[in-house]
Amino acid sequence: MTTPTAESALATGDAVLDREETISRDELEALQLSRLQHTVAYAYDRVPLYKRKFDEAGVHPTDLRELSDLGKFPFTTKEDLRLEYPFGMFAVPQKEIARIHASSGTTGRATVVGYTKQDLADWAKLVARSLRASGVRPGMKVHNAYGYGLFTGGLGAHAGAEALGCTVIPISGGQTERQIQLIQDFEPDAILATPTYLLTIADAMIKQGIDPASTSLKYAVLGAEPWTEEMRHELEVTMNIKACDIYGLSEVMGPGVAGEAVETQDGSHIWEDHFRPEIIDAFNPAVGVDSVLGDGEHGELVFTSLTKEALPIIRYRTKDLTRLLPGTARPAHRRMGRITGRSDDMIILRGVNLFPSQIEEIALRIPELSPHFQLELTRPEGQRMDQLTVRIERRDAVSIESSATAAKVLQQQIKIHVGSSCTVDVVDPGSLERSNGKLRRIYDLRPKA
Ligand code: DLL
Repeated sequence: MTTPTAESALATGDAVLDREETISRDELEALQLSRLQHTVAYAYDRVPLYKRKFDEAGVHPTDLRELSDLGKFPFTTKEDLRLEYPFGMFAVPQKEIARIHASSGTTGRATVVGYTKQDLADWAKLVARSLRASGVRPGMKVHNAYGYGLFTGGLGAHAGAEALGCTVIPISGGQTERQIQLIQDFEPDAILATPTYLLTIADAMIKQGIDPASTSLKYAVLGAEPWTEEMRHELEVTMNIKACDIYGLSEVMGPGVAGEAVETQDGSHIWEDHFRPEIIDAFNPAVGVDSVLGDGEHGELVFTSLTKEALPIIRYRTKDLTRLLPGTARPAHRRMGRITGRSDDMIILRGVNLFPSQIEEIALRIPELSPHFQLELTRPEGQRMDQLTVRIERRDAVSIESSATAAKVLQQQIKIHVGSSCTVDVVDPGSLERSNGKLRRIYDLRPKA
């Protein structure tokens, strides 16, 4: 493993970095250990769920003597947060909670998270760090199209852009026509949105006769849903921008757990001065120091917070599938590979595992096909086999005949690269539902067991 020299890696032009961005790996790990020891003791003392879980597992905060000892501690899951609804996981009295966010909770209860004033300051600092890594600079105008409200995207990105010293335009998601008007009138330098919503905006511009490559936008910081290198290419070319990734989840903080550097565009750096990541076997998780997978190995990403006050989180299972890679632009902070998908979003089709991002990757290499697609799963009457239909829009100028050929190519490529047989249905441009934020790709119409 080669780590770039500090001089070459940290050549970020005019940006002034946080000290923690430039420290050595050794210094960072020493910081992690002391913060981790504090966090497990703090969680054990203040949150009954952690005391119960640690006691049941026969571990005590004093067992954490080196970083790898973290593997002995039990995992925390979304289900734990649901059972402790609404405030059972909070480690401080309610009057010290400065803000609450929550997940939408499509199944069952919402997951509620809280922040102290210090947590909000740390969060803003890390989002600012992520935006700066992605090319955004103080004084720039930032169009924030992440949804405002209980979702952490809007307010999280907003506070980070303000902390960086930007002029924030808090437009939120939706009302695409209005967004386009304001992009033209206010001339922002950067846009913050989900990748599929940026695609919606670009698409709507083209419909209005506006060239998306002609706007003032130079940078996009995109996250909250999986996206591929092919989608990056699509957006960068269509909009004449540099597009970088930002990652996060509400249970761990919100956006800004990790951010990508514009000079390398090689995956998001996890801000390891605030979060300790681990990779575990997603489908066979075990507790123990030996059950943690090594860097480079694929599995489920697990996080432990190192500085959070209101909601310390120990070994939270994200369900996000990825791997850890050595730091590059920020050498001490490991990167995460692109998220291939979530373990609970994986389609198992006749024994073959499949993620929407695989379809995105393949489809975008076929020039006649657009990035607008849906996956429909059915089980036809009287049959035991599941059926996958990929419904995808052809690009504007493409004829029906050439889209029929493209459909065959897509079907063959999916068979070759994924191993699944499917039906491909190429539909008219504009006929599939557009994203307003996190896009739903999978429509599972199979009868419930
Ligand atoms: O989506 C936080 C966020 C907002 C991140 C804005 C980035 C930008 P949740 O709603 O709790 O929080 O959803 C978290 O979204 O576990 C991943 O499955 C997915 N996700 C977030 N960022 C990325 C990304 C926000 N860059 C869940 N790439 C996570 C892939 C992402 N998936």
